[in-house]
Amino acid sequence: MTFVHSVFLGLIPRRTAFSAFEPESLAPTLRTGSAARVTSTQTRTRQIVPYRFAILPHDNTHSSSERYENAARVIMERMTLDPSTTDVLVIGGAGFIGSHIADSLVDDADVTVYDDLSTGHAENLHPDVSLRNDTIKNAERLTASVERADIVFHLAAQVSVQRSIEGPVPSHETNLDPILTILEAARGSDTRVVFASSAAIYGEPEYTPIDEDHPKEPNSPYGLEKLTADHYCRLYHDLYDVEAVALRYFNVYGPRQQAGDYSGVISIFREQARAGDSITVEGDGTQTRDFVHVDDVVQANLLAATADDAPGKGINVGTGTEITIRELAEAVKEATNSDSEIVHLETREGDIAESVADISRARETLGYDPEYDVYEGIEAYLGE
Ligand code: UD2
Repeated sequence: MTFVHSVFLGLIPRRTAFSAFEPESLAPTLRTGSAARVTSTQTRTRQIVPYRFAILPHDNTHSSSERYENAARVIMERMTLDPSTTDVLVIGGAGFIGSHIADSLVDDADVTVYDDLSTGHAENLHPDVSLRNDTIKNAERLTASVERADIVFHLAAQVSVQRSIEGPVPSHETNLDPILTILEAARGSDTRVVFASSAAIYGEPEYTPIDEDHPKEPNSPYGLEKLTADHYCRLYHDLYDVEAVALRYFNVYGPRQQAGDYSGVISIFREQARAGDSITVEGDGTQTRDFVHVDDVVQANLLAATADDAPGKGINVGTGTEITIRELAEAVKEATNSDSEIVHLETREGDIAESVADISRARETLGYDPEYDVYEGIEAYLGE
């Protein structure tokens, strides 16, 4: 767990009753990043303390640990309520992204991970997390777990676009049916559901940067499953007042991402560079992506779990900047001090030429502000 995660936010159990709820007092805080003050006369069902307000500026006079320690101190001083009774369920919490979300909340909530460990790993679990080792295909048991939670992060998925093309039916069963179970279980309660959607819902971009209103023409079963689930979140909000939010991830990377046939290009390049093997750029390398560090994805999830205006929305999560795959290969080679040769292979079938997110909605609705550009993020990830 990174230190900043452990102090990122204070979650107040919704079932705690207070008398003077002043939601508007929080709104400017989220937009401007200025300090949130919590006093005993203020009440909110969820209270968030954005960490950036407390972080000292990026400059040469403060090390990053000094900056985070300062953030922790300021946040702790402002927390007046014990948040330890908030129940958080992270479905898919033993996987790459879910385990980072679970880590970030162990000090602020009771965290249960629901995972069958089919692709996730028990080693990713923080010792303070409870594991419910079960399949999301069992609707009855999944319902029971969701009903107990105040906040549900749903990240369990068949994550490979290629596998979904090879086998659309099993992919559908994993990626689509469970979201209905989760949203049904959340009906009639004020459980917040934060769903991991994907940039795959947009298909081949018609323009960039891609905003949330961009046409949605997914070119794989995976993209269609994510799009349908994303729509279900909005629909359950509009029809049944379920507090569901869909976060549309662009290209996520960082610690615990596995290097393998179906994993992200950064983790593949990292392994190749470290082993001294050729770094395999597919095509001419001019295709671009918006790479977002997993810490920033955690930030977006925590904000989405708490922001008043998030329910019912689909929200892009990226950095708003793009890099070519050739530049990426060179950056990885340099950061790892590797002698690997950069080689070019065939272009991948159906590969998207350009992808970059417009993150205005995330900034405005959530107060999201990514900490890492791709070069800083690569350095942090590869420096491990
Ligand atoms: C990402 C997601 C996918 C889906 C999609 C939405 C990952 C792993 N996949 O697919 O789930 O959400 O976005 O648009 O995050 N490449 C190389 N060499 C390699 C491997 C990849 O050059 O060894 C290239 C690849 O051809 C592509 C780029 O790197 O142009 C990114 O590939 P990727 O598999 O990391 O991610 P992407 O954007 O295809």
